[in-house]
Amino acid sequence: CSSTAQVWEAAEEFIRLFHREHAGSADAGDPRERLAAVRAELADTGTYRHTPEELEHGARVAWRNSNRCIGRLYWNSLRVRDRRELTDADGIAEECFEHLREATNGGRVRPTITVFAPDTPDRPGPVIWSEQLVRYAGYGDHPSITVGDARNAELTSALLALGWSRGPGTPFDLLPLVVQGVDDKPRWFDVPQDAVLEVPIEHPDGAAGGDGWSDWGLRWHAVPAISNMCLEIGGIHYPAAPFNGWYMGTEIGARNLADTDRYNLLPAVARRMGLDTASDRSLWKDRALVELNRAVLHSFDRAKVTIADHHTESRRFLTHLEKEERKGRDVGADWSWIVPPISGSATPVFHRTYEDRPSSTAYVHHPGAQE
Ligand code: HEM
Ligand code: NRG
Repeated sequence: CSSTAQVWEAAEEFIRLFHREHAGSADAGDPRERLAAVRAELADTGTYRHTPEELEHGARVAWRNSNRCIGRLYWNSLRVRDRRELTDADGIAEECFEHLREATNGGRVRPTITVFAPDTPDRPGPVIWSEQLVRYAGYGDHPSITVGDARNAELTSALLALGWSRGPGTPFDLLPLVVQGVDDKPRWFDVPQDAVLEVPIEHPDGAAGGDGWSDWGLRWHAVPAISNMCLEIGGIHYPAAPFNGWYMGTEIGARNLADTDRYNLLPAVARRMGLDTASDRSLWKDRALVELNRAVLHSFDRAKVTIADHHTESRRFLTHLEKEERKGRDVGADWSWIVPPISGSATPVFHRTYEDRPSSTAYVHHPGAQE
């Protein structure tokens, strides 16, 4: 909870930025009038309401300020769905599913955010407990014996405790979405099949066993939509504000399917490739990683679903840095998140340093949430 003085400080900074960046447009000019109105509303109610234009720009600037994100070149074209009137779990779940449909767009993924009701001085806003709108179940507590995605084992247990009667038990069972509306307990909602596009993962030349892995049943969802971060704009907190862009292949091929505490597929890939897994020096893990990542990119391309490779996205990020510099804006970044998890030194983002500076308009993790 922030005091009115803290909200005012952040509000003033944001309103000035909004007016500076919209100078010359019909939306904004001299900020004095708007600042006086915000000040009065704050004194009166302890909070203030963003105009639709402020909300749109704030959500975009928060993306621009995301130090961990390599995908920021297109920050100014984020689609913003203003659903601030919604506080109840049913309405929010319904709009999350519509978000998925619009963002998926038949495979031509569109960066999109849906903003639900903010926190107010009288009550916290709604919260989405699911880390992303689309998650696969993880049955079992220990990564090595879990069926599915061990990252979601806790969410899966919570859902079972809420009365969800588990999925069919495949490694890729879709989990319901968990939403807690204002003045309500958490509730779960099955994600409609038509809202989720999934891509079967196959290898382009069957390097691993000649079968292209199609018998394996690997898949991943098309759209990464983070739903458990709080959007903070000018001192106002929007705890439920799911957003998405498109995937970078390494997120799936080098982490989700490969990490030992996720799907842990490198040993199985290496066996299919006939590699010597007894010795680290055969570089079997490295070779398996490359083929898994080729398979991910190939499969998304074949399914005509937007995906970036890490070389292209790294170059775009450097273009972003140049563009922002020309505008006179400093870009913060966190090297350890920006550099891709494979072939880091073969990408240009590796060969420089960044400043990891905080911003007051940003996406932030809820206290206690998984990072
Ligand atoms: C993190 C890529 C769009 C906000 C990341 C990461 C990647 C990435 C690779 C690191 C993820 C990880 O290691 O787990 C992209 C690409 C996009 C995109 C390719 C395509 C357009 C967006 C959008 C937003 C956003 C639209 C917000 C409006 C963030 C944030 C993080 C992040 C807040 C840090 C997440 C955390 O702390 O867990 N992005 N991103 N990104 N991105 Fe983006
Ligand atoms: N690594 C996570 C997703 C994190 C955000 N990545 C994006 N965001 N591409 C995963 O699901 O693999 N985005 O908004 O596009």
